[in-house]
Amino acid sequence: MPTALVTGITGQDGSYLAEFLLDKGYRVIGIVRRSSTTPYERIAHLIDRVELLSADLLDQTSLTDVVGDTQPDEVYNLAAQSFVQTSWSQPVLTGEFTALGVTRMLEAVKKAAPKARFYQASSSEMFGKVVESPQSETTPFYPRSPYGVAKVYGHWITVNYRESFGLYAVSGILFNHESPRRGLEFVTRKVTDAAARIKLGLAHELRLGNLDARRDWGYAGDYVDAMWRMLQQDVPDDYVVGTGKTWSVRQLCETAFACVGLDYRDYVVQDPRFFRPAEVDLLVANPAKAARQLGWEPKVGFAELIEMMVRADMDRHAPLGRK
Ligand code: NDP
Ligand code: GDR
Repeated sequence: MPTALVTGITGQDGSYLAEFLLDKGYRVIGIVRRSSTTPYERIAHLIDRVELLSADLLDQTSLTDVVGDTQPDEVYNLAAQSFVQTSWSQPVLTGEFTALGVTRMLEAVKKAAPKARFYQASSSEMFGKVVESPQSETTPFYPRSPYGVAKVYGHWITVNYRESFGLYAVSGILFNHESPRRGLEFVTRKVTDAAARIKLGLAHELRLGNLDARRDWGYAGDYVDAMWRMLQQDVPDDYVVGTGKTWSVRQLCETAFACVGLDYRDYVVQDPRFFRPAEVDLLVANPAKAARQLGWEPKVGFAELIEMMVRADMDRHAPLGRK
């Protein structure tokens, strides 16, 4: 039975990846950071099937000990401060978690389990103010937020440890991926949750920032499969993962509100609080290499994804809403 070690197991991707690996027969070990509460909401249904160990991306000793003690075959580094907006108000913390945290994980692997295969959760935010469209593995980076800058560091330190020390280390450059388990502050979930609450009479408006930003949105359940495939190749390499299609925040609103029979224009209000100091206007992936070499392609399309999220939010809020 192969062993996988997952940082960020309590996050959106960690929960889907844990399910995916358990289904494949892996022993799954998750790293969790110490907290005064234990709200493992996304993995509550898996809690008897995964092992959770305490460590923190800020603490080298804890990481090296967990890697040494568990001797994983595969390490998935998903933990990060992952919200772009927060990276402007907490830029140093974002750098510590999202940039230097990667070096700490790589050091832990190099010292304690150098044969382990390492996956780094890189991001389309590295392309930022895009210099070409669609974006592929060869597109130059131009990050537009402290988060994006930190992810560029994480990407290159992963490449560097592969080239310097011969680690099997890969960087997956994933475009936005969503699900009913997406954090409520990210725009897709903010919109689907609001559409459900408005429909049920629990809210009357939705305040958003830039409605013209465009993203390549896919389904998180599909994307964890791509992560795993990257670690099964003979030669470690980096891959772009996305759908190749792009949608505006406005189209997202239209689609989500239509799912509950409403017109978003009656409820959405633009609010300067949600505009960003520097915006990423357009992202769209060229996932040809992942299709060719990994045999990966997305299964869930945009409309199906948004409907899945709206339905889940309707079910969650229904007990509190008007009959
Ligand atoms: P989430 O924000 O849902 O999850 C982040 C995870 O990181 C949580 O489990 C969190 O733990 C953990 N974490 C944060 N800080 C630390 C720390 N100091 N020590 C240990 N654990 C920590 O993110 P996603 O699941 O959406 O994303 C997973 C990864 O993929 C992230 O690195 C993200 O930047 C990257 N990414 C995501 C994309 C997306 O569209 N979702 C696209 C491209 C990249 P806790 O529960 O304690 O907060
Ligand atoms: P992003 O996701 O920044 O792409 O990062 P997010 O959903 O936060 O924003 C997407 C776009 O929507 C615009 N927007 C708003 N965004 C939020 N959150 N709230 C609003 O009210 C709002 N109004 C408009 C934003 O300006 C932006 O253009 C996500 C994260 O998961 C990262 O960790 C990951 O690396 C990238 O996706 C790929």
